[in-house]
Amino acid sequence: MPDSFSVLDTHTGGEITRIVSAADLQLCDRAPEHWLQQLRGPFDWVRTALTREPRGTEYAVGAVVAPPDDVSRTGCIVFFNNVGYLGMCGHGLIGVVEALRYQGAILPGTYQFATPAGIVQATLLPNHDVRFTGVPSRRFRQDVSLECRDGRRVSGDIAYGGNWFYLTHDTSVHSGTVAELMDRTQQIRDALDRHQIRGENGAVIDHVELYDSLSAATDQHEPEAVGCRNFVLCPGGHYDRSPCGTGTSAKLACLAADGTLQSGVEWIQESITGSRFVATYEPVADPHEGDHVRVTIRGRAHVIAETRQVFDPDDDLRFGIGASNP
Ligand code: PYC
Repeated sequence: MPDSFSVLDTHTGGEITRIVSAADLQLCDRAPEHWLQQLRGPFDWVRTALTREPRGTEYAVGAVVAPPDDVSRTGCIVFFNNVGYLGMCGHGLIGVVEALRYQGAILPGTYQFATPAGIVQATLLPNHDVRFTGVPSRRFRQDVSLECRDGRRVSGDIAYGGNWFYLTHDTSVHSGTVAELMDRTQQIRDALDRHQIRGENGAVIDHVELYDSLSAATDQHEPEAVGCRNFVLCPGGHYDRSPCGTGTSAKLACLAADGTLQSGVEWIQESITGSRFVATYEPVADPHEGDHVRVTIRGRAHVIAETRQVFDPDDDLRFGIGASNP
């Protein structure tokens, strides 16, 4: 176990990604499934240390990263949060690409990254925007109604965009306080669990997305903007400050299934923080994977800190409050 390692923090539309080099952890091969075994086992302390107090914060997503190699231009990323490991993370991918650019590890161009949810492609543009195409995304069920603890009935879709989402229309994304939106989404999350409503193959639906049309909030400066404002509850009980990349993919899968957005047409996904992603989709008919869409998202991240994290063996809280020792 290293007694210290470097961390680069970025934010994408307000959502932090804390980036750790796989080489610093001596994770040498480039297969996310092997990393997952190690990270869920003897290396889980990296996750708990970076996402719990006193050194971490529960609303950060972390990423263990091997940069693309020169020959295949393919890297490897495993994303994590305060409760476990993510299949994919869109804001995190944009953050990783910006971090690699900042470190001089990549130049503008197109790269692939292996993630637990599959291979994703990311392009670093000359102006430092990042455009990525996520994993196959699809709507799984439509109009699933739920009764919340406060008696409210909601109806929504279940969709996959690299993580599992329950998406429901809710105008309070324009006017609600964060506390109100947290309560609404947490009640939906509880109802999904209470009614044992799952994604494909019993997958837990651990993200809840409220949305309303962008036009309800936009003014005369951008009368043509097509898109929505969203609020996404993440698995560990915080909300995504960014517009959520995998949530954007899930949303476009639903729009494609409804026929309300044509392929190739730009869609703006806006977080309640005001940050935005621009997305398009292409339909794919695949006899093996089934019909799905491939969503391409453009966004921007910024490096905000470079730190060296020190693990003093005399510090009982070095792996985070409540974390067990490895
Ligand atoms: O951007 O996909 C995303 C994401 C998932 C959880 C937090 N952000």
